[in-house]
Amino acid sequence: MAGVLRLVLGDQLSHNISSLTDCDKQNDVILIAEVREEATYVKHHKKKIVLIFSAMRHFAAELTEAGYTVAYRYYDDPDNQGSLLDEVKCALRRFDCSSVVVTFPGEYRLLQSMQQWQQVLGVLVDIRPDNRFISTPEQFSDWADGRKQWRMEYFYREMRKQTGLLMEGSQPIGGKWNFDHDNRKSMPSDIRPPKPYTVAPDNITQSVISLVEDVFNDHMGSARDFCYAVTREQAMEVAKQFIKQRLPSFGDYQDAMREGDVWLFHSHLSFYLNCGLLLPLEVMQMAEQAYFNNAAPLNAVEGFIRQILGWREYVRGFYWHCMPALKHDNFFEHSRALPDFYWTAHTNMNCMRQCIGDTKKHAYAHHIQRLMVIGNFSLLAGLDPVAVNEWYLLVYADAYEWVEMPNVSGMILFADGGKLASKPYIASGQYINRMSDYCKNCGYAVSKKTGAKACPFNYLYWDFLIKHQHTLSKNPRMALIYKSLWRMSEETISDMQEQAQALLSKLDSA
Ligand code: FAD
Ligand code: DLZ
Ligand code: SF4
Repeated sequence: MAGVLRLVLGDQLSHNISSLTDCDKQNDVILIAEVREEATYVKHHKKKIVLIFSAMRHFAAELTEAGYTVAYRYYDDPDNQGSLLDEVKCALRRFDCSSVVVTFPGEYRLLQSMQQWQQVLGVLVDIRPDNRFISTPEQFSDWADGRKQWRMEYFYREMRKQTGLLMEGSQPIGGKWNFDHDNRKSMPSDIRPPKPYTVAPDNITQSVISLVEDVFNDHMGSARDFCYAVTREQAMEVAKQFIKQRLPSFGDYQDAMREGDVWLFHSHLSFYLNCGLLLPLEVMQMAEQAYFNNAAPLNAVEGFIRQILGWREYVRGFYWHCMPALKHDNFFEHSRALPDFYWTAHTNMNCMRQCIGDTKKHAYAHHIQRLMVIGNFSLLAGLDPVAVNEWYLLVYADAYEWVEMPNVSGMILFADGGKLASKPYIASGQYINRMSDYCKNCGYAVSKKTGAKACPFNYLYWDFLIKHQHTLSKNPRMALIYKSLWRMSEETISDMQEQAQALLSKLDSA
């Protein structure tokens, strides 16, 4: 009997994924393929490619061990076809399969391509819902349609009710849905976060590292010091270590930044949640259990669960609801090219040097570094949303378009005109100084708005508000900021505008 060809993508490495649920060990073939098209449609960071290829190879070995027939295609196989479609075509012929089953992909471009496959291949192609998420794209669209504002907080409450996480009947545990008020402390210098979990590369990972250093040598970063988890078992160790060592302080120091420590009290689970080694529901249940066991306080546990049940689910729904228009959204009509220092980290702004440096080194930066430093600069400097999206998609090892684009076009760039965020996430250097120790080691003075030593975030911030006063001053959430702006002297305002213009012209001519 001709079996079914089951394609598993590099970010679908979950044993209970919908494409494998009814897999027949006798007749079906599971195809997992390293292909040029996926590895190079943007120049992914070397560590991201190592993570995905090594996790794919380990996952294939686990499936084989469990008795499945796996067709694994290595990047350097001489007859590697270079694209998922061509690999599927080849495998259908080779194994004489009668249909294809695949789980809904994480990117619009791939879905569009897959929707043509049935016609191109001449066999049934069953694209199944991704059962790893708590909500479906349709559910988000139903929720969003007819609402004037799509605030994450309200979607999150629906998700809490649906899952029963941190609920007492129909009410939130602790009497409140959100404990953010207790979070976001700056971090005292004597607090020492635990060391991150690391794994020494085994033979499989070592051979991927060599491949990546060889074939993708012009991609960002280095693969040589790769030490992330690449199996479900290892990823589960990362999760357990987080729950035990970091979760109790997660809420308190969620927004803190410290020079030389990118990991702090964050979970570092996005790498594994997004490629399927861990499931969102299981890690949220682990956190909830820590609260029930009095091992972590409610503000930390609720804060962590909100990131996954709220933000993660919300941005996925938002992505599918807003694509393909989201890709071209450009509310402020910004068009500036990325400065060179986005690639080199060579800049006198210490906050940008640290955050881009961390990104280059680890293919990771935590949320506030992505949002309030690099994202903040990207918006204040008027960078082109297409270029910024491409950068974020390639530099982070957890980046797939479904999660990257809403965060970039919606959260940091306000390119969607305010569908995701009620106001632009912008801030002057004062915020960065309050939440980090970066300003201490910076050549600029965070207290200064004008003059040679003035912090660029200060004058860019006020210049941005002046430039966009006609649209933004009408926003009630911006009223106080505009009040402070109009209290400044004309001289200060024009000096800041001049300095901003000089810096932006310098970026243009570099
Ligand atoms: P933690 O701080 O420990 O948070 C726990 C989990 O919550 C994360 O693992 C993640 O799954 C989820 N989460 C938290 N915030 C968000 C969010 N805003 N959107 C979706 N999930 C969230 N996250 C990605 O997974 N991939 C991306 O490509 C990505 N790009 C981003 C780009 C920008 C401009 C910004 C501002 C944020 C982006 N995020 C992205 C969200 C967030 O920064 C990362 O999820 C987080 O830094 C991952 O580190 P962590 O696992 O230690 O997170
Ligand atoms: C990110 C990535 C990379 C680098 N390489 C592959 C690959 O060779 N084969 C594969 O199946 N998937 C890869 N991926 C993940 C895909 O790009 C991902 O499935 C889509 O972007 C949809 O989220
Ligand atoms: Fe960044 Fe300004 Fe602080 Fe320097 S002074 S680290 S540029 S915020």
